[in-house]
Amino acid sequence: ATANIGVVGLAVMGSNLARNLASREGNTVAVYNRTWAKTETLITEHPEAGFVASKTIEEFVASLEKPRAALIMVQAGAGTDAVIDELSALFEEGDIIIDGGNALFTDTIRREKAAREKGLNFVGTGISGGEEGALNGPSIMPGGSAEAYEKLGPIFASIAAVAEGEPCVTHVGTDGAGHFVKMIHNGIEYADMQLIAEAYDLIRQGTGAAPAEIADIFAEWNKGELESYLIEITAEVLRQTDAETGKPLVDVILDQAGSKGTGVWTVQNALDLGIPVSGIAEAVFARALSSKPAQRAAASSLPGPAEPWTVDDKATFVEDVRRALYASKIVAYSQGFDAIIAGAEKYGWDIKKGEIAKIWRGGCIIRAQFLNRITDAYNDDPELVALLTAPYFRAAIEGAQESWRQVVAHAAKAGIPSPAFSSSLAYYDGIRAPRLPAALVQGQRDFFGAHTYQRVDKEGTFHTLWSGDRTEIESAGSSH
Ligand code: NBP
Repeated sequence: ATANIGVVGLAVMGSNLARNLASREGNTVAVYNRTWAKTETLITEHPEAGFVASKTIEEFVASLEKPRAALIMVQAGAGTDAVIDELSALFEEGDIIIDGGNALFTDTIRREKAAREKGLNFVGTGISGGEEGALNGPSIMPGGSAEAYEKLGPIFASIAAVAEGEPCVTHVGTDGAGHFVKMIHNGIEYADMQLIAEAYDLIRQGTGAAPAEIADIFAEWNKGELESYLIEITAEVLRQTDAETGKPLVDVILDQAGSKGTGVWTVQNALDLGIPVSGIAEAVFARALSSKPAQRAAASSLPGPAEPWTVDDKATFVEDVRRALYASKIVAYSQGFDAIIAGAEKYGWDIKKGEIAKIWRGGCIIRAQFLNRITDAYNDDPELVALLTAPYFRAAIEGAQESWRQVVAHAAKAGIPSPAFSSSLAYYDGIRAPRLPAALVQGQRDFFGAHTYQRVDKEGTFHTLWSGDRTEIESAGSSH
């Protein structure tokens, strides 16, 4: 046995993580892939890494020092289960199986339990940053036991991205906590991308600016409070010219956005948890809407607004859009953290919200300066009930809300779809409203289903005899 860590699955993510691990002082990395060709390519192209390569899983396991630690980077789902089964049959008590794929956190909870019953450690970990992050430093979100993290923490820290001198890794919580937080990260990423796309669309349609000019606007925004990887790459994409046609690349890319499922998982789980992640949900639905060519073609002749829309003061409008983007982004993150709080409560995880914001500052897709403000907010008040009520965010929204309203109103009048902007504003107005029409909904529910209601002026549960004399009775399900 010669390797202190192994990697199973040498596609894009696995091979880059293996190279990242091998480049760190003190690591010897064992590698294995179901199909030998991938292993052969990796060791041939990267002799400097000093990989210990195996053709069989048995050889691979034998090449690992005890307690063994193997990082699985294969296709999530059945592939992961197959590799876990193979490793579990050969691993011994105290060995650690790490799943760095995009597993659904409930699968991770199940796998951790099964491994624990066999005396093995199972660490499901979120890894964000794509190919580049895997090679040069991802954001790492490990779950699993505290004991396993003792061994893995230093290894993870050595390969993670570094933000303001700190490695982007923290022990998120037990069993599926890491994959849960990675799922929410991806959900927030969906919302962030959709908001940026809506900002681009509004500016383009509102001012007639060309993509390259809008690239300059985004590059400028990237110097301020919106500074983030996604704003930065948006400028790059908008500046790109298609070599074949000479047109802006964004104009020749088919406007149907796909998704790999983690955004959908975020929304599905938020629905189960009863948490309104409307910004994320609208982003997922916007991609779904875009990918319905038959329906879009059929609907394309439906009428839009009668009056053409023009923006009088372009500079003011662009600044309004910037503020609307920032306010909507605060809502999306606030909702994402609400889901983390609810998930932690339901699954029994002790998740430090401020630490999560910290490890997202580097390596991952949503890395942004703004995350420091989230860490500050949770450090100042760990029990903060809603992120958007923290003093910094409250002030930011206060400064942005008039612009936000203008932009959403403009978009509605002009017939420009801005589902994430407008749903974020609706969420903001809903959550801050002293009184909601939910009272009427309760009345309706009581009318057709005798679902009962509570009153603002006294304790108890009540029902109106709608099909009788319409007097109110105190319900048997009374809370007295
Ligand atoms: P893929 O998700 O494309 O998976 C390909 C790998 O899975 C190959 O090594 C393949 O082996 C192996 N594999 C499969 Br498929 N079925 C297997 C089985 N039954 N037994 C053993 N191995 C099996 O690779 P990837 O894009 O590198 O992603 C790896 C993981 O990382 C995924 O869970 C992904 O969701 C996650 N992730 C990806 C990114 C990203 O940006 N791509 C970012 C973060 C996380 P073979 O060579 O023999 O076919």
